[in-house]
Amino acid sequence: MTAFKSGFVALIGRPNVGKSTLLNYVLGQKVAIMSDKPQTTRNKIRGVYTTDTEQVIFLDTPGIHKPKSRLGDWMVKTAREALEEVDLVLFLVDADEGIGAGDRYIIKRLKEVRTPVFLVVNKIDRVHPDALLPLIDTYRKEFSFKEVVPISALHGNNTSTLLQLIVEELPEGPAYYPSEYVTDHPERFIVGELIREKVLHLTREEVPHSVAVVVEEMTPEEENRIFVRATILTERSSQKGILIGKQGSMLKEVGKRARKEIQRLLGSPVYLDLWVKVKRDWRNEEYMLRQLGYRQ
Ligand code: GDP
Ligand code: K
Ligand code: MG
Repeated sequence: MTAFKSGFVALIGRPNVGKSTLLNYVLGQKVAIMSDKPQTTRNKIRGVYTTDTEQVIFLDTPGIHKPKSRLGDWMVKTAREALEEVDLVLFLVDADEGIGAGDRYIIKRLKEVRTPVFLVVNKIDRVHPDALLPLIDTYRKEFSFKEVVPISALHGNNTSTLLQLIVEELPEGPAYYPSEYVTDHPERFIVGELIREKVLHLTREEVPHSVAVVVEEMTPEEENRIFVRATILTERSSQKGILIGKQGSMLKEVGKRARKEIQRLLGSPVYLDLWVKVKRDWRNEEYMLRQLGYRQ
């Protein structure tokens, strides 16, 4: 019998390359929300993949980018720390886009650490196979990758090969978490994230980035039902208006979509009591950031 292997793997890449999608696919459940908006993932999310022979702990990091607010500052710091703590870095890029300034910025950061790096070329379902090799060559000129793995995180193409290569890279080690453990985020946090995801999907422009969700109450009720009260915080009253919508139509739609997924997560019927409040400048307030889980 071979020894048990375990280790930590950081997912790094520009916003929207599919880091959260890959994590959710590998884990077979939604632990990170996904959308086509940058900065969808604000925290370091830990996802644990366990089999009889290995345990891989994935860190889905917020993107590395130049900080603009205090929240942005913290996100960059979190991402950099993650690079140094881990056994392996997966650098995800979009097969459908050329190498950009964002990718070069990340490569510069990767050169500062000694951790081995795999280049994971995602979204291959979107490109002709002929386009893949030139793109990979461009990346190979910039950095010496341990492996290059083309995948589609959305459809699961080649993800098992990727997993196999990851495990080969990991040292022998113990299981750090019990086998049934999938994520370090409490249900309450994921519930808030699922609501935020629906806001990201349904709104545009400045609204998505100015939104945070606080889950104030999760109370079991009769017939296995769970009462969830949550508040969507926004920075301006004009945004509050958009989020509520004509006769409450937007808030109703957000609630309807979020409730469906929260029910799936909790495995119980859910009554979702959703509110919108204006909390100016929450992104720069220490207290709020801590309350929302963006600070440890
Ligand atoms: P992140 O910001 O890197 O975490 O990216 P997300 O996981 O949130 O994904 C961003 C967008 O890309 C979402 O709309 C995903 O559905 C989409 N996406 C992710 N992986 C793939 C893929 O393999 N193929 C295609 N076509 N779309 C993908
Ligand atoms: K995203
Ligand atoms: Mg993400």
